[in-house]
Amino acid sequence: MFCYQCQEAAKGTGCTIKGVCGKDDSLANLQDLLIYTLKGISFFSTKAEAIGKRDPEVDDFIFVGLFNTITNANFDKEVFYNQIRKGLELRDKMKKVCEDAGVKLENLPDAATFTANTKEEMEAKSTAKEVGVLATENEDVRSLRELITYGLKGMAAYVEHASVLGERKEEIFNFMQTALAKTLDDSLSVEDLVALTLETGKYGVEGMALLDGANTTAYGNPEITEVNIGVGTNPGILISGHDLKDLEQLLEQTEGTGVDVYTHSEMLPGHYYPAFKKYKHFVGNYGNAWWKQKEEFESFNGPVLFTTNCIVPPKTGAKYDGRVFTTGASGFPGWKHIEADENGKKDFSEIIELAKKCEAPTEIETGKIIGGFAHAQVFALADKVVDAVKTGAIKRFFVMAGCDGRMKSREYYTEFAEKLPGDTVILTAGCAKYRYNKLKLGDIGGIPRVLDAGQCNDSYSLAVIALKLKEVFELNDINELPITYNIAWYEQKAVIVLLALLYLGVKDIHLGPTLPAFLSANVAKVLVENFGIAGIGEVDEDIKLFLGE
Ligand code: SF4
Ligand code: SF3
Repeated sequence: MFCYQCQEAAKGTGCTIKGVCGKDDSLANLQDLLIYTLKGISFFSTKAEAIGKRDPEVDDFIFVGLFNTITNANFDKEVFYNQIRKGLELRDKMKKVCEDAGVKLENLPDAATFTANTKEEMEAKSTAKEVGVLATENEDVRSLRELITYGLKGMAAYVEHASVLGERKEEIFNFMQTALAKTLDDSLSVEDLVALTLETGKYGVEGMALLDGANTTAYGNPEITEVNIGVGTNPGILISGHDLKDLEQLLEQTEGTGVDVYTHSEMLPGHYYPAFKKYKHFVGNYGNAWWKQKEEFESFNGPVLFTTNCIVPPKTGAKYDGRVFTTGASGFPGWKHIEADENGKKDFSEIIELAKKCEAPTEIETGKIIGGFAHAQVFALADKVVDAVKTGAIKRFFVMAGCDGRMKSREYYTEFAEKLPGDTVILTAGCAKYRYNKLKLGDIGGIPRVLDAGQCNDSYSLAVIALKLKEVFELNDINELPITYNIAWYEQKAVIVLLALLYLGVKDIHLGPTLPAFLSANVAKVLVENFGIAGIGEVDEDIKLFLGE
């Protein structure tokens, strides 16, 4: 195996024996083979699309397959055998569509022609040199191909969530397939791939806008909300991940059963949506970011439902092991996976019945956290915010969106938030917020100093807010605003958020706690020279630098 797609890549260069995330060698290789298969499908589907013969089945298969391979989403090898098998059938179907239409097919790459019918053949092929990341020998081309592929994985997650809510956009699907096919094309230069990287950011913005529209149309605009972090006396179900449709179905099905619902990690922003406020048994948020799940699932005492990443493989004998369920793109061997029926309905009755037999959660903290500052809510407060900037009550905003993770070096973000002067405001989204959302940072004239827009995809809201401020202050360039971007990344959704910000013209983004292992020296140089991308340093010096002192 060779994997360097996330921030925790071993030694900051790549996992080669076993993933720090818990993914083993053969699972990593199968995930690579699935991506390779998706590229093969895209080779034909883009040609079919060019002659007006697109197939929505391909769109779904591509975004689900990409999503399956995101860090910490799916550890179940059976899922990958099945996906590869189905993918090869779909690839050959698309090939036939092209042949029947008389499309000239020449110079077929191996991804478009290989066969693997049995699990053994898939495993053998998955270790072949041409399949994995290292198949591309030129380090810069490899770096850009992977940067694009990881951006597509993040984009795939967002369009999948939008799609379950009935919002789809063919242009985005076409781009995803075109970009995948281009990663097979040896005739593209480094310059071409840099352009394709920026185009990925463009479609990242579209994907996030699509999901924003889907979520807010279905559930209303997030609004200021105090979320309870204590517990009640009923047994509960803990729901994690990003899929709001799953949350909706779980709330509907648990109503009146005597079982409460709590959010974990990235599902916290579910509380901000008006549509879910009517559920009295939607009690609060339990715990912190994904990487604390081993302790928190134990003390929660009830069943857990994963709707997406981030899963941490449990220790052998973990008490909660028998009460975790997965759905959607997530999966783990031995944990029951709940599928949707043809109408998208999911039956959570088994989880509810199990919850009834469990004890209520053990309280690990009490109090409230505040959030719900997505674009509509911030616009509603715009006068107040603009006044505070004009009077100097707010000197600077810090966008600290992104992910959380295990590394000790992430304590930087807590310290950074604590040490920021009282006339600054943090704009956040994603699970990065757990590093500082329980600190008592106060408010500025009633505006909380940490404004949480929501999930990582709601970073879109932060961009919309920045563009609005640019308009209000009549500036020519988004970079003239008093906003500093100090972003924490972990997995590939943060990659698409970063590419989206670059596409929107945001400069001087600081990225930490470490720069991606998949950036070659030359690609990093392009990002530094053209976009001012930088890492992080020591808290005190960084704050001085950002405040221009
Ligand atoms: Fe390593 Fe991250 Fe890849 Fe897991 S996803 S194998 S931790 S680089
Ligand atoms: Fe978090 Fe996994 Fe990235 Fe959605 S849940 S931000 S890490």
